[in-house]
Amino acid sequence: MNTPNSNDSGNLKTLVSSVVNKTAVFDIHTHIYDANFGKLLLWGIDELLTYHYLVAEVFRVAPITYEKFWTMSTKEQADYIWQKLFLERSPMSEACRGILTCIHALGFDPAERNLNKYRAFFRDMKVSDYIDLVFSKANVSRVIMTNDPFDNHERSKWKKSMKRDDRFVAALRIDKLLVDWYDACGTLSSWGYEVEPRLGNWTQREIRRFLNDWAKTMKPAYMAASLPPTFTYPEDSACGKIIENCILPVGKDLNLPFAMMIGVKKLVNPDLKLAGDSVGKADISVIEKMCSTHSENKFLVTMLSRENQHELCVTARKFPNLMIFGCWWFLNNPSIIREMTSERIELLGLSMIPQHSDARVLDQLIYKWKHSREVIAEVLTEKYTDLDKIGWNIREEDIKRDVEILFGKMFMDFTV
Ligand code: FIX
Ligand code: ZN
Repeated sequence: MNTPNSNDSGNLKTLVSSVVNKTAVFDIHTHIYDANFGKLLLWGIDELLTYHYLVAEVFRVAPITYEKFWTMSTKEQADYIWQKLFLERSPMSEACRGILTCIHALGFDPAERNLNKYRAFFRDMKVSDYIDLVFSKANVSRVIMTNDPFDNHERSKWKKSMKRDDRFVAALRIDKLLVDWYDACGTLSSWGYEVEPRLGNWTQREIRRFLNDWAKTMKPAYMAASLPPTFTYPEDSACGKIIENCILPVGKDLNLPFAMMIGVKKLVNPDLKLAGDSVGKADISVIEKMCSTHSENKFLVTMLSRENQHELCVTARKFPNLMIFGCWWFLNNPSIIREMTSERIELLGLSMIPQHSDARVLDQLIYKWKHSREVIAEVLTEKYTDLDKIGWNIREEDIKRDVEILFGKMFMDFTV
């Protein structure tokens, strides 16, 4: 039994890093898909370079019009981004650094700075082989997808009895119902659900039938929606009624958590397309009210504003049916991951889910988890050192058990 101690902090740091790196993670929120979903799964260097995080960054330094950029092919956009953000200036941002981490992890030499050489690696790669390679490099055991029944291409895939890859777990994503009910109403009606815009009792019943139908099809880990900073609850609106009378009753019946991702200001700059969303501070009382009035429902919550993080931790202390997760999007940067992970451990111990990748491109699992593991290991080392100093002799099996909790067991125990 390896029992490091704080006198030998180097030993403890090395041991914690080793355990964190060797513990496979269950990534509970991504936008990647198993190979059976075809073109929905993005992968390879050109998709990495045209990730919307980098699109936002290239427009800050490049004299190109939105119109010209959007008429380019993915390869042309990737070339342009590589030139502007990597060759004409050091790739310091987290999104740029991430690509170099992927290139390095895949065995290329970043110092060559040769994009076409990296491209050659992908030319003959089979997607199924690449999924195995990336999951291995990233040490990811399973991921949860983002599955939208209102996406025509995705829905067609679910309607076929396709073979599934059990490393890819479904999540039933229902933003459309909540933020665009009138359009969703027409679509549901065209699928044979007897719904009307005014959301009477029969319509609410039919929406519950829709949710049950897709829960049966997808076998999701949770139902999820991204919500604006202005989101309120309870509310006499289509969104408020659908949450209260459809999502939460179905969630309770099926023991399906409702995952709320709160704080996105959609398309503050529409010319940036996916890169055009921004952030706003939300009202934490929404979470308090929902968790207290629906104590038999389970809620997974992540919030986008840094200013919401401390109060979200405190709220999680009040409600055992609330599980907070991830350093989402504009928070997924080392300086903020460190701050959030520290305050979460200080307020919640290990009863939280420290990170998800939000990967949109398969390869991103490599960098998003490498970068996050580095910070999580640093924070854990600090906390173990604090315990060790007061005589709580930290053992290697303690560290292994704790990291397994953070990297998947907490989620599994919460959702079981
Ligand atoms: O709503 C979401 O799932 C967000 O994560 C995405 O819309 C966002 O574009 C993203 O990928 C952030 O990392
Ligand atoms: Zn996401």
